[in-house]
Amino acid sequence: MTTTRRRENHQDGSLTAMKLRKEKQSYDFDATTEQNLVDFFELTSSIFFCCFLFSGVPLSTQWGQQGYFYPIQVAQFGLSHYSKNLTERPPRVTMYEDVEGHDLSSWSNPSPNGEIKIVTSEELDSHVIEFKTTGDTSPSSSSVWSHSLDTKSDFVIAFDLKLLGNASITIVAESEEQGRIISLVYTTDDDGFVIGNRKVTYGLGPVTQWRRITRALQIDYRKAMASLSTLKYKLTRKFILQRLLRIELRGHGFIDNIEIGTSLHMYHFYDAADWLVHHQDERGGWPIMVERILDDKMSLSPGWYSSMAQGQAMSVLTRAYIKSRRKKYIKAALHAARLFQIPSAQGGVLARFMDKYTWYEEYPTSPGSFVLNGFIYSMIGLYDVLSVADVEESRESRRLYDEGMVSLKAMLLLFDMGTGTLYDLRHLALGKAPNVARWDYHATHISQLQLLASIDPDPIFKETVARWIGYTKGKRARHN
Ligand SMILES: [Ca+2]
Repeated sequence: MTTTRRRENHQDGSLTAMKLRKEKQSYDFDATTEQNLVDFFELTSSIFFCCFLFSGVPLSTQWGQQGYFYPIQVAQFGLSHYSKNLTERPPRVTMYEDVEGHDLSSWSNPSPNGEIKIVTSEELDSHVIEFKTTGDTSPSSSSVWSHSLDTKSDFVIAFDLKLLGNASITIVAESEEQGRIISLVYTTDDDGFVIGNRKVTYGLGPVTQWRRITRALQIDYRKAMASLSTLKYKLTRKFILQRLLRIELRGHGFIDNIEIGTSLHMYHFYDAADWLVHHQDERGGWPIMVERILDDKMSLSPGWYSSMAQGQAMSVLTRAYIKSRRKKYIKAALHAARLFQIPSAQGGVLARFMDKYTWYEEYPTSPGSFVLNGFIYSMIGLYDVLSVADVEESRESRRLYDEGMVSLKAMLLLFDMGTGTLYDLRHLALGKAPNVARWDYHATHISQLQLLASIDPDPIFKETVARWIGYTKGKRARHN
């Protein structure tokens, strides 16, 4: 990633390096035991610019005014929640309704014409609520089934939902500004949101099949309010929900397993994994639909693939497979490796350095740009797949990984400047000054090498990382 980061949340590179030194992180990298990459992704994911959560995954606006889904961001969103689930205290989760007690007395409707009953869903293999109201589905309609929530500390809600025709789910809450009552309304409209008088309406897209909906309510509220308001308004308001009051159901549909927690990271994680499964194309890739210009002579038209997106998606999908044992995830992860065999000029991500060394391009430009951090992310994705998938099925991933390792060991020191590191090798093709890595990228290089050192015994990783950490403390390579 180059220029994209400039508009993102800037990390202080030296702080990151300090964090690395202080914690002396050790990366016991073993995809099958899952305790890996944790701090690693904690560290890297925070540099991603998080926007709105519509389809359960973040929508990006960093390279274009209209939002779009950027696969690297979706994958990092998933990995970040996966890491948090491993590192944070287990969330406190309260089940508000699963109807297994066969009691609907906590639900009320002031209008006499609504219906609510318990039915069996074969698909969920569970008892679920079927609800029906008579009025319209706007949050002002008094024909509504409601259930008290009453929590002041937990603001992530999840439920299983299936809707027939128009319907809406509303969370009524108190905001911090003088106890104002606001409504967060989730409807069957297309993805997007509308802000009205004390209410925010989010479109969930179609919910005609059972879907697990997970919403971080504080984020939904804050992002919507912040996007609407003027800067001055934003600075003077905090936009914090203080208390949840109730959930309201309107229209006709089914609901089950209404849970509220401090955090529900694994649900967010599966949102990302499922997004990746559903949006993978026939080439096994997640095309990026915005133009990228690295240089006058190096640009990519919309529809390009990135080895980093492929690799990080593979890391998400292998973890989803380990956790769920669902074949669709590992199938998608294996399929994702296919683009690594296709040269950049033919729409893949494969480049060759000096006609000799295989390289998987974060930006598959012609001529090649050879971005180091993107290449290592793609190697980690391959490593995850070959650690988890069946030996026979992952034979190609193994070959790609082995070839990539030969390149990495041969080329790693090309990025070493004696005082810091290079971000890429574009200068060789362009005949320009080298593209020096900012300190936050240098810190990323360091954490990536630490990870590699834990999975490959070659001393080049251990020795290089020690030197590169030295650069962050002002050490320099010896000069003559
Ligand atoms: Ca149930």
